[in-house]
Amino acid sequence: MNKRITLAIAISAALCGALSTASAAGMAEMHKGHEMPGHQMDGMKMEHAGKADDSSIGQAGDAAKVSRTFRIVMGDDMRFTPSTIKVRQGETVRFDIINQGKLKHEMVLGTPQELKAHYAAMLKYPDMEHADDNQLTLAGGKQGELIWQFSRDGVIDFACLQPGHYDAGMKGSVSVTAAPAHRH
Ligand SMILES: [Cu+2]
Repeated sequence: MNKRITLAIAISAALCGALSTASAAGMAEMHKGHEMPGHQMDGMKMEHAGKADDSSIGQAGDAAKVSRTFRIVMGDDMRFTPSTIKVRQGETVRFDIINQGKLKHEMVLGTPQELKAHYAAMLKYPDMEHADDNQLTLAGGKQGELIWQFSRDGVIDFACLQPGHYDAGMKGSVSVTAAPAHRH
């Protein structure tokens, strides 16, 4: 009998503890909810700024070192044409990007993880504007360029992160072949 009462008290104490923890967490969550938009936007801007010189995908290229130019067409069919590009490690290329559609499209270079995270942010804040060396957003009918140096070998993705476009398959990849070993 005594044992049972003790147990009941212990349980209610535990429950009570759990509840107050939960409500404290709930309040923190609410508080966070109020503050999040501004903070998160700042955080994302900083994140964007960091991506431009992310060495895992390369870096902004020097126009004087461009060895080749690739013409990339973006369309309302949610495709990049071509969607696969081959470059050599260390090469600096110019992308002449043409938006032949009526919708806004963009070409953003990144790792798959970066592109996915960025796309999720774009779904939340569709009006979010961004301009960085690794990306170019174009209104319908517009044309522009990106100059990029691919400093590492491997596959680097690119995508249009306008809401719905990435899901519709508006993506492509650049395969970067390793620089041949130096021979004498
Ligand atoms: Cu698009």
